[in-house]
Amino acid sequence: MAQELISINRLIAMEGRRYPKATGEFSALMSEIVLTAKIISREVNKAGLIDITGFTGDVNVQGEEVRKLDEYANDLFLHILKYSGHVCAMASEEAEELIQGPTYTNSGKYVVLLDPLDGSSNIDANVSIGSIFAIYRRISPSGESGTLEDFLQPGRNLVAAGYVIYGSSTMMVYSSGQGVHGFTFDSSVGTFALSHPNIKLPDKCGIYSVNESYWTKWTDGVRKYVERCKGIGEEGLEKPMSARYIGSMVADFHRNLLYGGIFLYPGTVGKPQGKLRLMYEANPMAFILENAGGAASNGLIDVLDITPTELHQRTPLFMGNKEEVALIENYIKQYDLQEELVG
Ligand code: AHM
Ligand code: MG
Repeated sequence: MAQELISINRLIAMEGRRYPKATGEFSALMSEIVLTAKIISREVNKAGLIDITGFTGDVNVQGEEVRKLDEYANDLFLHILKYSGHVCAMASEEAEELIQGPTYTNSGKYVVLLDPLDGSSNIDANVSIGSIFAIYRRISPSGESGTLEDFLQPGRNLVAAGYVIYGSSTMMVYSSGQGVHGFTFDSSVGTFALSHPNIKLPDKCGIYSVNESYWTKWTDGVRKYVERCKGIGEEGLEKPMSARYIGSMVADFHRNLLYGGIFLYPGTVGKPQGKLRLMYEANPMAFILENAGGAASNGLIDVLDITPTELHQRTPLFMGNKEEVALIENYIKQYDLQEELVG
């Protein structure tokens, strides 16, 4: 007999029913995010056709400006969410300042943070890319505009977070703190269908993912840990891990979530906070990982415990299996703590 199809909207509604006081506003907000993901997925799938259909310049045959996909994704997310009425403000990796909606949205309960198209430098090579979102309940009083304070909350306060991966198929992975669930997009019916219920990170950590070209710029602790992954030295693993690095964080994260692995983006000489953004990249992934049985750290503390001070702040990031993350923290404590690179 065919398996029952559970759409993402149905699962979110089911989760909402567990809260007698739920108003349906969160489900409605998620529906808007799902709609945006479907549209971006359609555009990403068309990306390869742009050259052969003549859409190469800045202006297409209809006389419309052809925007880069990352700009398109950013504008679409912001436009759809801004007028949804469910968010009082938004922040995006692509926008300097936070974005407030029209006054009728001042009653919106939530704020949303977005990385609209992460890894977008990979688009031309047909490599998987992704959108990341994070949702907080606002702190500022309802009826007023959303404020910076609504965003500068530790990841621990997240209400939900998720990502969409545009890969061999389009998937959305999402958690509202009640497990991590993966949905695969079925374009024939236009629905994200539950395909990976209750994802748990496998116990075995057989993969390490890091851009090793920064080796000379890492701290000793990070180098020693990566040597261990490769099976080098006294502390080296008897059976080395496999190295896998796509350079598209959502894709690297998704593979490691399903197969078990550790992802590293450490600070480097000159860039002690690394590259990835706390609010748009690290926090949502840390929230998902924690709900799947893993962990994420900046090398010293759990990412979810960092109190942000700026919208666009960066953080060193080590995330994956709990034991491995604890081990990295130990290496950093043992070898680097005196160095100013960490922290
Ligand atoms: P982006 O937000 O500009 O797309 O950059 C983030 C991406 C991540 O997807 C990926 O993990 C990282 O940059 C790769 O950086 P690097 O090339 O330094 O390894
Ligand atoms: Mg990004």
